[in-house]
Amino acid sequence: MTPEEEQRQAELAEEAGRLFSGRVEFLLSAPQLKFLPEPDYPEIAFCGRSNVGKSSLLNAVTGRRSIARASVTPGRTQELNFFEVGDPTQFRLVDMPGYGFAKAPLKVVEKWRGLVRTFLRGRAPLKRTMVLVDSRHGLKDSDREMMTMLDEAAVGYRVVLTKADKVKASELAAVAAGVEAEARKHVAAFPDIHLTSAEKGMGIDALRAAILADVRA
Ligand SMILES: Nc1nc2c(ncn2[C@@H]2O[C@H](COP(=O)(O)OP(=O)(O)OP(=O)(O)O)[C@@H](O)[C@H]2O)c(=O)[nH]1
Ligand SMILES: [Mg+2]
Repeated sequence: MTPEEEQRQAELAEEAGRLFSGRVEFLLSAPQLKFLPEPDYPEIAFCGRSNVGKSSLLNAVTGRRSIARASVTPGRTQELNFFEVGDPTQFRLVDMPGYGFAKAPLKVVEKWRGLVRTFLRGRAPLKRTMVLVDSRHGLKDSDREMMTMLDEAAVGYRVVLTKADKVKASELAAVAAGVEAEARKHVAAFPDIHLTSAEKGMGIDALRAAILADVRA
């Protein structure tokens, strides 16, 4: 990074910190597309396999303990949940149901899948999608399928490794290198990935700054 870029990055991180420590409010929960809010503000969506830590990461980013409902039971988040950031509102975060394994009937899982895919493909104010991947597992076929769908829909996304506290540093570096190499082959993916732990606060400031940069992109 040039000194100018570094300066810009530091300013963005500071502004993001201020924004997220201010107003963050749950707006609504949409179980079907017809219940989506008006497309009035830029949106950033969190998607990923069931139990990867989407709701926990949203809580960490907003610095709220439980604004998004997290749970040990895969399949906790069943609707598209919208949160507003800023006073006045500057953008919205969207917590989504997981894909892949879920402790729910197949029919219900198919319904979520349809909801998530249709939203990601067609949502006009969607500025970026965060594709969350568990540090312990790396990319699974369901992640690859999601990434390819986003490539085809030309929806830009960042790959974010979660639960980094659960693996040893050496293992984390190896998984990150593999995931990054694969991300670079996807046209709509950012070439650099994020390493995070909602539990330990790792990578959260950088992710906040990235979200703000994406909102303004
Ligand atoms: N150690 C550790 N555990 C985490 C972290 N993030 C999430 N978890 C745990 O992982 C489990 C699932 O977290 P959620 O945030 O509910 O995951 P989700 O992706 O929203 O799950 P669904 O809504 O069911 O798709 C919970 O038991 C969390 O406490 C993390 O950074 N570190
Ligand atoms: Mg969830």
